[in-house]
Amino acid sequence: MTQSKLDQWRALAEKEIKADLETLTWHTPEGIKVKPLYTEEDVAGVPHLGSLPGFEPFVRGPRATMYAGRPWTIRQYAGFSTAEESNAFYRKALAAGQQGVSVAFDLATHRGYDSDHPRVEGDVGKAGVAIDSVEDMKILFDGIPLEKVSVSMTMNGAVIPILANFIVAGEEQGVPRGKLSGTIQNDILKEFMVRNTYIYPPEPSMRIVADIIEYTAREMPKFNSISISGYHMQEAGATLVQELAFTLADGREYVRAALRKGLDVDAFAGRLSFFFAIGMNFFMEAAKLRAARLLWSRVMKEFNPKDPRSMMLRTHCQTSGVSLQEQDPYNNIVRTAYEALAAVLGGTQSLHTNSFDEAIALPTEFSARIARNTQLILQHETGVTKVVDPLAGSYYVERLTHELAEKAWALMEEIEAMGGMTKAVAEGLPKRMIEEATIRKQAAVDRGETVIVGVNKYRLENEDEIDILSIDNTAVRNAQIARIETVKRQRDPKRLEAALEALEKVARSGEGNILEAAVEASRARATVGEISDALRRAFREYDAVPEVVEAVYGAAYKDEPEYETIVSRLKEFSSRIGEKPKVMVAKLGQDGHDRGAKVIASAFGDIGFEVLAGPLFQTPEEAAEMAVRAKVHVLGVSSLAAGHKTLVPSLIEALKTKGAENIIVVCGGVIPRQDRQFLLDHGVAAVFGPGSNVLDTAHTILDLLEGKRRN
Ligand code: 2CP
Repeated sequence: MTQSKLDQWRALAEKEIKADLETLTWHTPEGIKVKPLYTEEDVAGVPHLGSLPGFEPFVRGPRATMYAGRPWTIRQYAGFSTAEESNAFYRKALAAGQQGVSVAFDLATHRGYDSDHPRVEGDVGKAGVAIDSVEDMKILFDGIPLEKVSVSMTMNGAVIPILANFIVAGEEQGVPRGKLSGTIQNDILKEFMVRNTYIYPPEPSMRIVADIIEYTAREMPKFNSISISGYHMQEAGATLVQELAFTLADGREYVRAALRKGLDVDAFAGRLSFFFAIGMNFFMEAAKLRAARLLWSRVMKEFNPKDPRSMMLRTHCQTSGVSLQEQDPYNNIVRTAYEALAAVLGGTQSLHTNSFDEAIALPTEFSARIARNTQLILQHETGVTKVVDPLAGSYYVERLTHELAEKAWALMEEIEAMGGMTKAVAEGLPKRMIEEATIRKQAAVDRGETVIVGVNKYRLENEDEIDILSIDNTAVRNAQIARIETVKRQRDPKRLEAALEALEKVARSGEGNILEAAVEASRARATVGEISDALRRAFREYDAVPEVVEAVYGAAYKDEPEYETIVSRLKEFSSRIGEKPKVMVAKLGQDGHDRGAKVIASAFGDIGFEVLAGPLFQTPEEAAEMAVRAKVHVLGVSSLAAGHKTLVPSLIEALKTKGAENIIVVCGGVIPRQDRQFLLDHGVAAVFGPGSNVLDTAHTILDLLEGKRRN
């Protein structure tokens, strides 16, 4: 295109909008300037153009024919309550068109506790299925042929007992481990950054990852040893550049850990897989997957592989959970469909589409059907599978692919300069960057700069209630406890003891393979908790100290009147009572989703409250004790894993026992409308659901402190 033609367009465009063209430039959170027009000038010199699918650098896809040869796998992530219930759900879903299984475990299992452990009272069977031993695992896959259906398991903390149980369940179903296909998440670095279902400190955790890569490379050639995940980073608020850079930097770290075990790169690299989130920035998300493949082949070249498969990035994607809204929830069906299309245009290998009610509760059979059908319709009715990488050649998408790749690479270089991702994680850099990004995003939503239909614009006056799935946590827990007792009664104690001792020895000595030793313990019917305890004895537990980011939320508001109003109202109140009101933000049970808690703690600190961030995984008793000692005025519980109906009443009881009824208890997070009255009846003063505006929340808390509001 000649310059004069472009100049003519610019002139015409500015005449049309009666303003400088710069006003139409969109500054994305990634720091990318998206212009209103892209032309061939924007792709001049972009090096990846002209490549083909199935060939390095794989921008256009890891397979030559992509979906024309075989569509992506429809793999819905699910699991709840008991193994029996989840098994019935999987079987029905597979009969209705789902193509692979993806298991969600409950948080007790994630953190390596059996269902009878006192710390997990509110967590059993809630946000996933409860698995305590191989007996549960066998029920989970009963009637599902493990030599045919590939199974993905989202497990990181208790990855050793879970993978061991899966291997033994296969064995006892008549499927040798060499024939098992599937994926284990096994990505611990991002747990320390965002997801928080770690158990052991980083160093032994990295050994576990490497041992699993070693074992699966040797024994399970069809099994993907890891699912290196950016998903949770985006969920926690990361920009797409951060998601790309940190995920690929994690991948590089795992490759190094495996090489340190003496493995040949081609023996395992082809079985590393990835997992990304797909949010609402449509073209940028598709470009992100293309950029991810480009960068991964660049990373892997450093290790001199001979097999091209070692350089291919294959990925699962999930539509974005944080993009789902509680308000006007049917809009979520539309959001998910657009996100699914972006994932497919970006060339994902496997996809989970969220159910529209997931911002509120676990999916019902109805909402799960719509989510699955969103993919089936995409595969069968739209024609998108017929052509490989249909966005290739788009000036905009190619430019975005290039810019994302370059920006992510620069961030990866920064991490390299720090000594790699394990060091960067230990120093808290990625976590801090993600937290700052999420606080900025929240401020943009609160200020209405980022529009969310039905939330901060076009909000309905009256919202209809929707049916939600509620789990009777006590019944599940009792059923699990009964089965644990049976397993313990029927096993051979000598065999068990020997297996657990051997496992602990392998862990302590650094010699041998931890997974191999755990498989024997699983055969001997050691429970998930017992295997985890053996490793706890060898490795100890990891304790994170919560940090609160300062001056990011407030800075986004600068001197705006609505922000000034709450700040001066709080100042005035503080001088009246002679101190800043003290708010503790608590996370109870095994729920490690702390994005909301972090945002509130940080924003409230900027507004002028004195904020105390409680550590993760407190029991109600521990949180009450901490609140009383610190003499807080308000105790805010952030609940995202459905434990609130058990844990919050216990917390209020604990406060009463300590004579601290005066502490105002409020709740926020994923709390269905149906549960609000229950919480208010149990003494909660206010409930803030998803989509709550932070400044409104602060005003309500001040109302409560001033005694103006009583629910
Ligand atoms: C694929 N194949 C083909 C073609 N495409 N063959 C011929 N022509 C083609 N065009 C072959 C592949 O090589 C493979 O065989 C087989 O078909 C399956 O294809 P795939 O692409 O490997 O798909 P997949 O088996 O579904 O595996 C996809 C992934 C895997 C991404 C590699 O790791 C996976 O399924 N991940 C899912 C992770 C997951 O469910 N995560 C849930 C997160 P071979 O294998 O023989 O080569 S839960 C999230 C929540 C939020 C949480 O974390 O908390």
